[in-house]
Amino acid sequence: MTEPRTFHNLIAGSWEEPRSGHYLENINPANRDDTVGLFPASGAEDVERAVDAALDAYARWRLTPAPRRAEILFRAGQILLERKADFARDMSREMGKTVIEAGGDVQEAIDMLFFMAGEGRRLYGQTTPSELPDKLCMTLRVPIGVAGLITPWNFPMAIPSWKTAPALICGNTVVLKPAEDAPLSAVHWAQVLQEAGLPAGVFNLVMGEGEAAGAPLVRHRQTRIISFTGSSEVGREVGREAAAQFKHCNLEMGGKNAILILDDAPLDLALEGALWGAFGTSGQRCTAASRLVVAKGIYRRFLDRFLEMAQALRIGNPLEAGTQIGPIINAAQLERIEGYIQSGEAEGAKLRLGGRRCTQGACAQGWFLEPTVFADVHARMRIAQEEIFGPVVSVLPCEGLEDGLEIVNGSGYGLSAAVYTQNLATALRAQRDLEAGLVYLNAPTIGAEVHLPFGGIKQSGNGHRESGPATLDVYSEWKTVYADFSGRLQRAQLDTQSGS
Ligand code: UN1
Repeated sequence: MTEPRTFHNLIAGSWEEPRSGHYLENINPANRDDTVGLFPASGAEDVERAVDAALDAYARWRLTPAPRRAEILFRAGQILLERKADFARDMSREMGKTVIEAGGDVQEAIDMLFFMAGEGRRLYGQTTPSELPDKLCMTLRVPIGVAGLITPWNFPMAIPSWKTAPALICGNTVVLKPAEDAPLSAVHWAQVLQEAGLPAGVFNLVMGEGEAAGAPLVRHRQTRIISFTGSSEVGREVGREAAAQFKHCNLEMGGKNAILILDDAPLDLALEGALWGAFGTSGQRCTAASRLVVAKGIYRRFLDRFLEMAQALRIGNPLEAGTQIGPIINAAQLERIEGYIQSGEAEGAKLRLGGRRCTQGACAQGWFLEPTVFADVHARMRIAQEEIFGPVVSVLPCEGLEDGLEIVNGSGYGLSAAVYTQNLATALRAQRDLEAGLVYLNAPTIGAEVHLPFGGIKQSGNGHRESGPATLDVYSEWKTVYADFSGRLQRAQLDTQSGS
């Protein structure tokens, strides 16, 4: 066996060892014997150096014309396109999503780079008449400073791209702290940006654990933007710290997403959508469908066929073509999911499929869980309320539209929701009344596109959006410019009309 490769942080354009000299071993979740590499266990000192580098680079980057910044993003997109297959395999190996899903993850980063590069020639503001003569009024988007980005392992290249690309196009510089479970894709991301010609220090990568490396990034006085994707629990801490320092702060957090399947649903389509929504990426998406709320008229028919289809899913090595379900990210997460399965049984939900580890054949060396289906779940049970982040889905019966909406909305989260119906009026009512940032009609809860806003309400977000032009508000400030060319003092807001 060859020695695992050791990777380094990218600070001010150089690959550096962490100050601690310590590294974290990253293991393939589908095969414990396969070490992907050793990655820096960084701490506050590394963060300090990275933020210094970003601050230094900011002085020049903010003055680089946005269309020039865009050229670098375009180039990065092209390089990524050429390496997609290799990066997808490495991603699959480090975090376990199937190789075609990993290709989709890299593609999302490509799309985001191209989309945000286009913004380099837009970044539109407004011009508007002044209330006074010989005066021009306009608004400009201006950069903010250093952006601290903290990203999860489940979309290891897409989510860093959602945050990095808009941050850079707006003229900010970046320090990225990726999840310790999927650092290799972040290394690839950094390499691509470097190769595309991004000046040293504009993008810095500091790897390590949340407490050790993420927290100092959030606390640092010079990170004026914080963008975080992860659990609501950690998001609350991040938000608190950022608020105390009045930082721009974007939080993308959990979900307890539901698909509402009504009596008139196109059944085959709904079944396929529910299967993909629940078990795609082994349910390890913040947008995963973890509740299927099914109208009583089709409940039995739906459930029987759904169980049959879920049972037939091919679980195994995500690098092999044809595998539909890969492993769980790590042992701790697997145990956490098992805790939910026990809780579901204890609360009286009917475990109709799975619930056990898969330890045979291709699964022998990894952390695998069979696709798990609970039926006759009640809306107040923990498995119907808390985010599980695994291949576990709860099926809940409902009376119809009104009752269904109440169940779907009876969640502390509000990221994504879907409805299957053939009735236009029902679909339109549902899209109006579903409490979620993303609503899908006759499609599952996953599959957001990069040019539209992404994010949720309630405990899923803090009022900001990723993706689309909406995300520019996270990464820029508005500057309002009044240009008076009258050559005399014009006093606004003097009440000259009333003559007093
Ligand atoms: C996430 O799980 O954090 O819409 C994001 C989707 C993906 C993004 C999910 N494009 O499912």
